[in-house]
Amino acid sequence: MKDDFINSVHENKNAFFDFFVFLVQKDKNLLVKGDILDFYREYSENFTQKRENLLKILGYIQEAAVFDQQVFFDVRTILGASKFYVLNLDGHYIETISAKESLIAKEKFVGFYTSEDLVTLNFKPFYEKSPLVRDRRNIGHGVEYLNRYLSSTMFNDIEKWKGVLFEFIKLHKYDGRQLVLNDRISDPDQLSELIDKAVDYLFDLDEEIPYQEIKHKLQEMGFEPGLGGTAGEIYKNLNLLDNLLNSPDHIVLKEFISNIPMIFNVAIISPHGFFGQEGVLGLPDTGGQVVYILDQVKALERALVKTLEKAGIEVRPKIIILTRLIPNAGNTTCNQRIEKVHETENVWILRVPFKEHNKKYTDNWMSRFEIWPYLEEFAESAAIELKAEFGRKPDLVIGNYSDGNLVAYKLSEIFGVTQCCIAHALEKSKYLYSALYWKDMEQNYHFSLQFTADLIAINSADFLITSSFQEIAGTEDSIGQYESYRHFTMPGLYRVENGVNPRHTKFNILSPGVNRDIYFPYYEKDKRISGTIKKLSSLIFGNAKNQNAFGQLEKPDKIPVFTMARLDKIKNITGLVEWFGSTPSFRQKCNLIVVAGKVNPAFSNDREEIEQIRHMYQLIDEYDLYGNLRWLGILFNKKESGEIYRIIADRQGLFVQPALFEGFGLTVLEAMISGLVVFATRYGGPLEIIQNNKSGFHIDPVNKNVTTNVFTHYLERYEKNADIWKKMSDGAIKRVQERYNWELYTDELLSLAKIYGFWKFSTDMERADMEAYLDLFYHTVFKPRARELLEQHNRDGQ
Ligand code: UDP
Ligand code: LCN
Repeated sequence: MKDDFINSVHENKNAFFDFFVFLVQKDKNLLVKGDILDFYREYSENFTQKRENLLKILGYIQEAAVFDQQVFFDVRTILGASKFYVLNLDGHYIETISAKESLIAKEKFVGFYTSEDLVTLNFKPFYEKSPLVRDRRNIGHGVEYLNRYLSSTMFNDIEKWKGVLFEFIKLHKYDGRQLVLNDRISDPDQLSELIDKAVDYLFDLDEEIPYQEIKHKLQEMGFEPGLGGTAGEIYKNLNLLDNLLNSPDHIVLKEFISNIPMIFNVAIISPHGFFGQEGVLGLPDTGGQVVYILDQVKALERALVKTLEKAGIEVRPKIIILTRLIPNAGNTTCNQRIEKVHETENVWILRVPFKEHNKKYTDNWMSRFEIWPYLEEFAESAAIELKAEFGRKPDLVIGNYSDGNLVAYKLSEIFGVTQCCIAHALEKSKYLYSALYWKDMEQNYHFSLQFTADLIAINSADFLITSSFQEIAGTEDSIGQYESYRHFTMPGLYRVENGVNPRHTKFNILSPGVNRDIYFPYYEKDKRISGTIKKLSSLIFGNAKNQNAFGQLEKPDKIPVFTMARLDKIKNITGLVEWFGSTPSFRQKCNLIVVAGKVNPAFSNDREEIEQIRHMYQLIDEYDLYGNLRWLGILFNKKESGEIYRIIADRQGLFVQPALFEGFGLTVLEAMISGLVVFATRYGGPLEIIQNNKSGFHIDPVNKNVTTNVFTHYLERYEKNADIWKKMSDGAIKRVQERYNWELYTDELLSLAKIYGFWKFSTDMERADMEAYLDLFYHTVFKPRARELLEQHNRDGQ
């Protein structure tokens, strides 16, 4: 078989081998792409002529492991897929190896190789009947691809197709009430005849006549509510149905299915952190996911009301956000069982407690890394409570983050409904070698449970929503968050030969928006409240006394550089402080304003937050930042935090998002729409949100020089001509206005839920086999480990 990589190596064989002879003499034996390229730079210093071909080939290598004279490497010449090779320097040859051989080599490398027979997972056979996206440009547009593919196979046998479609339409009921078609229509041919009759009847009517006035006539013909709220709508949908029956096409299919009333009640699952509406953002494990869901549900309710009205159904939709009830919830409302979501008609937060095992854990906030043993019982009690609150089962279950997705897997199994998976941030790609060195990280992070939960939830989900492309399949330089689940090993536990394929049609990119009532451009003065502006300006620039503030701005007129995040290690706020402290040219011109965590470690019970608070103080001291930095450990409400961005923008300030890795990055959107010039990490979502040098800048938080150059270059331009700030600020506002919109998101989300639901019903995509496999995996790997963790908690809680 043709192998472009091997061919390129052969064409440049001497240079390639020569480089590796150089590399194996180095001390580093486990390398990622950046390391290899660094070594290439060192290696090529001896050459006057650059070896461009060699550089290109090396650029495809994602990871390498050196064993004496052998080098194993993963190569990624196309996005979303890797191949594996071994290079033998003694024998002077390179050959392809299987994923399994490569994983075994890595196990041996870390000294945890147990046996070739280690449990090996392979999900590929379960997807044999579903298509894979071929063109990389279609990755993340799964629904369109699936529709086209399945339609073309289904439409070949038109009689079978009619039967499937007919059975599906007949299914719909609400509270025992038949929708769309009734028993008078008994087969697809009769349906066609009656559509003709109804269309004739409707053609002569005024389009605006409400359904109620023609209801009886339509019922006599066999049509029930759900086809439209007016004569015109019903006419349109019956014509679509007629087309679908007789000359089907995938575009009509999407349109018709999207119009059918299938979703009335939605359960949104988000167990960890403090899920509340006020006074929670910035608390440990409580950030963007809460913001995302609270904005999402508001738009989703509007979309549901609109689609049900359009379909002529008088049902009030209900959305429930399911989270954990925390008995000792501090100043939050997280100890209340039920809470209405503001500015909605029928959206609720339902809190279900974890079953009490030991009060130290189950009565208090618990880190998202510790939550695993409690989720199964949580799902079981939540199923009962959800059913009671909805008065029926939900039609759609949406999981959020690894824990929520595992519960969504359980609930969709219990209720037999469509499961949607939203990761927000997969921990796996945040930490280097998090799977390979899982044992070293287990005590703090319990990744053996989290990655197992992820594999189960991702594979069981009917569809997945991601906020960006890179989340699925990465970039030319780095592998995607989901892609990282394709081949990996957790030595001693299991290896995964084929876990998740980014080219699967389950993946859909649907980026979130920002709440435009809270985050809007600084120049929209009439929407801003002067009292809030005054209060916050005095707190930040007037150094107003506050027990939760630290540091004073001696020269408040310097350029304000703002950052805001949970004080989590990965957010790298301390990295930013260190960089700022150690870059005198920057400190001369700018002040740093940090909203993060708490200023007193005694107020925190999160291990990582406490560590970071202490580190902040060390850095402030080491670099003597007392007069140059203002640190606010305050939980601002949304209106206030929205205003902070604008106050900084009024002063032509900057926003920095320095995370070592960021799943998506809502603060980046918020800062951009407020009009700040944003400098954000190139690792994760911000790389895609910001168009470099047009709507902000990419920085490299692990490479101080790169970051310093980006800032220096900007400041030089700004000093020459301050218009650069306005240009970038306008670019940022425009980008968010054009690209990130909750209305588009929710219309599409509903359409996706219906279409995946339709295909699930009408095709046999090996679900039963997959479910049995997942169940086995859950009971043999996840559960025993969860039980072990519970025992650890019980010992610790005594
Ligand atoms: N946030 C806040 N106060 C804080 C820290 C964060 O209000 O002290 C908000 C911030 O405005 C944003 C969200 O929390 O809406 C953080 O979302 P992002 O996606 O940036 O990061 P996450 O915390 O989800 O990793
Ligand atoms: C969690 C994260 O870590 C962020 O990167 C996302 O923006 C947020 O969730 C919302 O999806």
